[in-house]
Amino acid sequence: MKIKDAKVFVSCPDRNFITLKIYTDQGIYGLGDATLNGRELSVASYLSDHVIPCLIGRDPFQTEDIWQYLYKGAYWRRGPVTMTAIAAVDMALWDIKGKALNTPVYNLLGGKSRTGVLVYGHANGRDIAETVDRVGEYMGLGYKAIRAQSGIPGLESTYGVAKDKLFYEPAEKGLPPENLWSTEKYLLHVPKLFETLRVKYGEDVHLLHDAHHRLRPIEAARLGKSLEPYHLFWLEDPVPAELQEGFRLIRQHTTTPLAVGEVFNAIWDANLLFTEQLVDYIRTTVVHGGGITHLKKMASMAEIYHVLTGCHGATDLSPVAMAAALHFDISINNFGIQEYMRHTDKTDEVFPHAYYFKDGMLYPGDQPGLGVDYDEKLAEKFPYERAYLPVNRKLDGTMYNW
Ligand code: CS2
Ligand code: MG
Repeated sequence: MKIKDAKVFVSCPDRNFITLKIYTDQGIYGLGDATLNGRELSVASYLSDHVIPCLIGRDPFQTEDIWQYLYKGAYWRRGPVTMTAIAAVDMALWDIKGKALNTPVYNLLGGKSRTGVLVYGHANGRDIAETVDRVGEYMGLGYKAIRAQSGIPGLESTYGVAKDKLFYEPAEKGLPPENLWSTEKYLLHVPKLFETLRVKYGEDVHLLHDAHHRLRPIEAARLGKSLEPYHLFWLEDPVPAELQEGFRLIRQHTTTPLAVGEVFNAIWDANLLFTEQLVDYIRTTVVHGGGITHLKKMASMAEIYHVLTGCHGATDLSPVAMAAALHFDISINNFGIQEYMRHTDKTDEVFPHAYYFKDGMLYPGDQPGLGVDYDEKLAEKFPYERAYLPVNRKLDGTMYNW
């Protein structure tokens, strides 16, 4: 079997997605997600202009060699654009391999290690009362794990508070919206949210929170400590993680479990976090972390240091990435949890898929390959519209982390 051609599709069924389709000379094709929220066209060009010409004629079964060729062969290594492009090729090749062998990809990754994949949903509200109600609604939908994010008194907007009940899409058309931020207001507010949630719903439901890179280590230590009575499943992205050593200070002060890595794209972004056991969950996922081939290596290293996976699963990762993540999740031993921000109906129509939600779990289905497709005709109705993630400034105007 040889790779005959490959094509990059850009569409916007309620949000922008970049989808790679690799065709073989035996009529089998594979799909890969190449979506990088706010920088989508960079990856589209990286694939079309630089990667695809090098794929033609290769054996699609050679997932390892093609990964190494695209990684080492670029000379300029790592980074979100490069690793998202490599990830899309890798996902598509695994999809082809599964289809050619007539088996779901999880069977090529060690088989099922569990019956289903525990997921967490996103409850959020403008204030504590609304967020508490939303958490109750998610429990009613069967979720066993729920992330809670609420508006902060005195701040116009903040991360994670959606305009819609079920869907959260942070990217906006036009130029980047500017948010304002106060760490002090945030640190005073969040413990009250989780105290209210525990009083209302008790200890049975897993509660998660995303600080979204907005604290310095000592502030994250303070927040982790103040949340200890509420037994969070995890506190996510407490600090920007370029400085892996920064987590040492947080670790010294709190037992609240820490999760990081949705913006990581290679194992070297986390090697110190693993070897010094500075985090409990690694969030890197297939589409930004070099695909299934590289993510399996990250998970294997994490396993040695008691670190579990908690893959990113926001709406700006397409159903192709979600499908690939579920085959990864259900097969590895050190699986922790999978984020599941539901896509809209329009997105799901463009990306018909076998995976399904039931009682707080996702199931990948047992179609050969990844079990997802792409409706090219329908996708054409939704042309790309440039959109940006917001930027964030402190109240005095200082540029900060969104
Ligand atoms: C968030 C994301 O899902 C999460 O944990 O951090 O919503 C993130 O903000 C978006 O994926 C960015 O595009
Ligand atoms: Mg996050």
